[in-house]
Amino acid sequence: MKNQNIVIVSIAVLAGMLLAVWGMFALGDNMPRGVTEFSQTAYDLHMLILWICVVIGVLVFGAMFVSIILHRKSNGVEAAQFTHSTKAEIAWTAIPILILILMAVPATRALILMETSEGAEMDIKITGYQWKWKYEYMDTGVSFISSLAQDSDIARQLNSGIDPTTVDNYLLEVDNALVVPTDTKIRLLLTSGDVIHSWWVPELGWKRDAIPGIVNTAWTSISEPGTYRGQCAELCGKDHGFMPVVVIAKPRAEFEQWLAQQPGYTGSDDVSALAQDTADDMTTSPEVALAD
Ligand SMILES: [Cu+2]
Repeated sequence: MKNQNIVIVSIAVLAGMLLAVWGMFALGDNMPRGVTEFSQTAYDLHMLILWICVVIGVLVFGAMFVSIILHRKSNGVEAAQFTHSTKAEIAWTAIPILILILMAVPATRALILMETSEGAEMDIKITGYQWKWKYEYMDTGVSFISSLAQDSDIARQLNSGIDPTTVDNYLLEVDNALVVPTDTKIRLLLTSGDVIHSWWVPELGWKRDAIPGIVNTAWTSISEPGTYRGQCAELCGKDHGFMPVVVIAKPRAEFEQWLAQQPGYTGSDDVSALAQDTADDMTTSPEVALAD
């Protein structure tokens, strides 16, 4: 009878845990794998930590429920009378420390990967404004403002009479998207012209604050051509919800063609020529980027 109880309780606990995890995935409530090396790293790290947590959860809650149900007083079980155990204290201190160290190794690796923007082939400066983004392709003369697309903007007005579900990419479309080349390491220099904003495209795997007076650095290298959407992720005023980010990644040749057609274009049409400028910029202080 006792063995049967243990089996029933264990199966019930395990089923509950699996149901919770399965439910989470079934709802699609997971982060995207994304389209960059870093987003893949972040996804793998997230899944690794999740499964470590699931195993710990199953063990801890399993032990707890088994103890509560099988060792209950009404079952005739006598409580143990000891009040101190050095062995147990060492174990419950050492094991979590080891687990934390194990988790810190891949997490630190991911952070270092995220921060290493050296070797970037081009620079794009991103400035947040209430409530739009400005993109500058450094050393090419190309820059433009990216604002909420008109159909979303009209539909969002109070009493517009337009059903937002009928608007394509409602609140996630802009007039001028940030166009970038694929398979190119791009350094993004983020700052703000007014309050703190945060530039976020989930498929790239990171978000970075755009802070007035400070230049934050991030980088990306997109492997798949496509359109990637995001939003401002820092509450920045009344229209915070209406300054989306749209990134269009094109093969390098197409990108170079697009760049050369932009108004104000002065630079070389060869992206690799920008690499040298970028390397030169590395020797100057970040404030230079803000000087203009
Ligand atoms: Cu904002």
